[in-house]
Amino acid sequence: MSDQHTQGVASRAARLRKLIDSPGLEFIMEAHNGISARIVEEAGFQGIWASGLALSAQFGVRDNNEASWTQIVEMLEFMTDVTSIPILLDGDTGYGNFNNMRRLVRKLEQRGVAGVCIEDKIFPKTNSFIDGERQPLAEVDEFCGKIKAGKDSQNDPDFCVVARVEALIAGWGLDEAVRRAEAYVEAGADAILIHSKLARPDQIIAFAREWANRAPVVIVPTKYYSTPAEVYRKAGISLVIWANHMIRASISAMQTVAASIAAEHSTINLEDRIAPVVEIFRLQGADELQLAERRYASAAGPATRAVVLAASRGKELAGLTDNRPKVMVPIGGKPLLRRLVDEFKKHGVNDVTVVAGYKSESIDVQGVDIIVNSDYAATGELSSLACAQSSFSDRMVILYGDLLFRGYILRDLLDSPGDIVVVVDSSLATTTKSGSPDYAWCSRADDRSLIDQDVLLEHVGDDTAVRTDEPRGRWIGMLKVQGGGQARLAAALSELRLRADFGALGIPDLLNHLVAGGQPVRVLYVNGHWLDVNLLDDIERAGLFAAGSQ
Ligand code: SPV
Ligand code: MG
Repeated sequence: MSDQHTQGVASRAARLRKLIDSPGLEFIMEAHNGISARIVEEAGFQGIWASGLALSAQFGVRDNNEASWTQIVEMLEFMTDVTSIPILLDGDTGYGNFNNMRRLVRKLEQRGVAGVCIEDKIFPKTNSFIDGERQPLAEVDEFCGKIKAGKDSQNDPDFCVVARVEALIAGWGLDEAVRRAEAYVEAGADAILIHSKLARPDQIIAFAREWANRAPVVIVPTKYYSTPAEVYRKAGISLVIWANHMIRASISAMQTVAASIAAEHSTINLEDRIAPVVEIFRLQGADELQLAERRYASAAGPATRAVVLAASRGKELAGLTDNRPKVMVPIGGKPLLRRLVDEFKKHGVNDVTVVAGYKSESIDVQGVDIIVNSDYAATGELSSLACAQSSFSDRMVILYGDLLFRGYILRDLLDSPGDIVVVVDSSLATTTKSGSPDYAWCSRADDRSLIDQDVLLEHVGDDTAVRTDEPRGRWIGMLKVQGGGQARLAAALSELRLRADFGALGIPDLLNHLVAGGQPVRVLYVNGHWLDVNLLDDIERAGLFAAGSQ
């Protein structure tokens, strides 16, 4: 995103100035690279604090000017490129004397940075929370010269120079802090950042009272975090900086994940709790590149469509489905169908067709196409599937709307080879699933030591009379069709339509018809990690399952 003055949009510097000058209390959040900056903007913040501590930490070095100022400016360019909100750089001491400050301001403006905060310490500085008593302060005159040099170098009149007073950090009193703030504003500073390392806000409140808003006051409540924001509002503070919370959040998350994977030699219990790869793509703006590719390069492959069979009421769920179909029953506060759609989106399946029936009007999930099987009461799954035939695509996943599953099952299905692939749970013996089981007889049992198993479906259904041998697992209610599979599926549907009992047929009948006609139907084995919602008892189980999959 560029920082040009586009019609009606104020420059970033003007927006930072407005945040600082506005009479209300405003908040900005730390970011330390492109992706964290983007996340901060998405969260709704109106500005970013490019923290020296966080920037140095993400490089893995100390907050002692070990990273060079050009390395900082380079990172800022990544941050401005992917955001549109103003960035205030924590410019430490200005990385040198007045001359370094002049060059810094020019470079920051060139990169779309809205302002810089400099502190009255000596280069190279030390973080304010380390050994504060030994932190020498700059001479007031020298620091004022630096402020003047910065202000005289800016091209955009809105570019902000915030002067940070470290007197309280260095063990000086309120009088010294006010004396310095006064001089810095006189030299041209647009605001004063008053810093304190106490666990209570007493110092900054005393400063604000004494200061009486001679210029806007900015604070960093890292140490006195338990103070309610109302206290700052009452004290007349202009801007609060949450100075390090993105880097701290990422450190905790990375430590947990690294320790877990190191211990378990598997990611299976983590996958659904960490951002999926598609979320990275989204934050990187991969969609835009795909659009551009369509415009400028050769066309991309076919998109995957999901067809969700969701016509039934689920009358075993009693009162829960008086006014809505089973797919709209909330599980852990979110309707089943919403959960499904979210899972699809995570895996890049953005086209979703829902075949509704019972109380179809109550389906209010965004981002899906709804097709109604108006004869849902008298017909079965195959009739519902036939209703969606006009939306069939070259690559599609067909599934029951009452399914909950770990994300990797869908991912593995999408990645699996074969024109028609069904997901079969081989953990038959331990299954506690309700409803009538769709047992699966397959060419080979699940060999869990193999990743790519070449297994074909032989029969599916609950009719153990047809096959007297032990089934190899249970079809979970999900299949994928791609390549030539779509034409075979459509042909099988047309053939079955001729049968008088078509209205009573289910998806297993379709699969058995395909197998009988010689169509290879591949099996993707899984081992648990899914459930379907049929009975009231399932709701609680599903809630726990969903919570574990967050
Ligand atoms: C920073 O975020 O780098 C700051 C604030 O300067 S503090 O770490 O509190 O000094
Ligand atoms: Mg800093």
